[in-house]
Amino acid sequence: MRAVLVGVDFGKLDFVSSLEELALLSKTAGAQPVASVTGKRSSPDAALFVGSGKADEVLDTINDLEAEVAIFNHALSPAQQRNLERHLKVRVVDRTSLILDIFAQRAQSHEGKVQVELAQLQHLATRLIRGWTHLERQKGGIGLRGPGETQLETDRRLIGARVKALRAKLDKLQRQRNTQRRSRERNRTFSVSLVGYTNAGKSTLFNNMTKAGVYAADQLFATLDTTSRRIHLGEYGNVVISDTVGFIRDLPTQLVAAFRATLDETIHADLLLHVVDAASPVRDDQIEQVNAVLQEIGADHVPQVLVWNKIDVAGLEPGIEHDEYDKIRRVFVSAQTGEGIDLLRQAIAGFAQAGGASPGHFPPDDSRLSERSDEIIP
Ligand SMILES: Nc1nc2c(ncn2[C@@H]2O[C@H](COP(=O)(O)OP(=O)(O)OP(=O)(O)O)[C@@H](O)[C@H]2O)c(=O)[nH]1
Ligand SMILES: [Mg+2]
Repeated sequence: MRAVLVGVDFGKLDFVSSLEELALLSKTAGAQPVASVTGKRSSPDAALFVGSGKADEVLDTINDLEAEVAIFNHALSPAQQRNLERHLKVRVVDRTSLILDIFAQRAQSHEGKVQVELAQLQHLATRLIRGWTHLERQKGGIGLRGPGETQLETDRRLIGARVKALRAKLDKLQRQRNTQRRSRERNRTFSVSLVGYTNAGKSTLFNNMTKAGVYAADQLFATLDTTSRRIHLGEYGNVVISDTVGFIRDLPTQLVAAFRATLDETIHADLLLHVVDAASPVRDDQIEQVNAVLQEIGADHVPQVLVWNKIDVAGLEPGIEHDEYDKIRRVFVSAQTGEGIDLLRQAIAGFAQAGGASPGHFPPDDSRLSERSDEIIP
């Protein structure tokens, strides 16, 4: 599906990289970006988000290149989306819907699917009021009238009921997770969670350290589900390490809320390994974005080590950097070549020792954790 990308520069530093990211997101969702239209504004236009002149430019581009969809690099209000669809006569997708769409395509586990559906329905519910009839009417002409008020009310009621059912399902899954985690906490196994911007190399690092073989790829949001494994750190003993979904700037709030269960592993970890793509020109910006999401989910109090990954591309040497209090601040590694991983393992063991968790001796009743390090902990 040919897509025209639209981005408005509000004077933020990350404008260019965020637009490049939109192109990647669009491709990941299955669209083919054929052009981008950009403009500068101090604030969004209430009716069309972009000004009417810019909207005409978008329309011309769509017509010239025979595009079928316009993808906006922003969150649009329901009214703006409706007005834009009227004006442009194609489907208008905003950044939130785009990310939701990718998550919907990617979700593998039962829990992941439930979480994504919940987020999508909540997003849809705010948009239902307007009805979806304006496009059909333009295409179909006379006689194709939209659903009346009663139909809308039915739809809303159905969505409400489905949302309730999904929430109940998630609650149940979350309770199961809590039980598992509490049993782990009782055994005081030190737990480490990988966090970071999408595509930073979390899953590759996880695979390197666990030999687990989870899916890692040069894609945004390759991972949606949390996978935990036990690893053995020499003299210290065992710790549990978890790989999870990556973050992105302006992560839709509905998604963060819906993924709370998945992210619980992160919130309750003893140590966060914040994986950074050291070869990215916007790595500092990405670090900030990740910290913002960590704050939003309430994980900003968890001790954090920055893992500067991809040093093979960035041209850096493996190493450990300490702060003025001799605390480990950064570890430089390549998850791909394995350089620096031994230092990272040392760093984790050091934190675990200082954190006071007992080196995991797993009691026989902990059936989730097998003796083998490559066993999945659900
Ligand atoms: N050159 C190099 N490439 C790496 C390194 N670590 C990861 N990659 C590549 O970076 C891409 C993303 O890796 P992933 O491990 O899937 O990244 P992720 O952080 O899990 O990404 P999401 O799950 O999508 O959030 C893949 O193509 C990896 O091969 C590294 O140290 N060096
Ligand atoms: Mg991953």
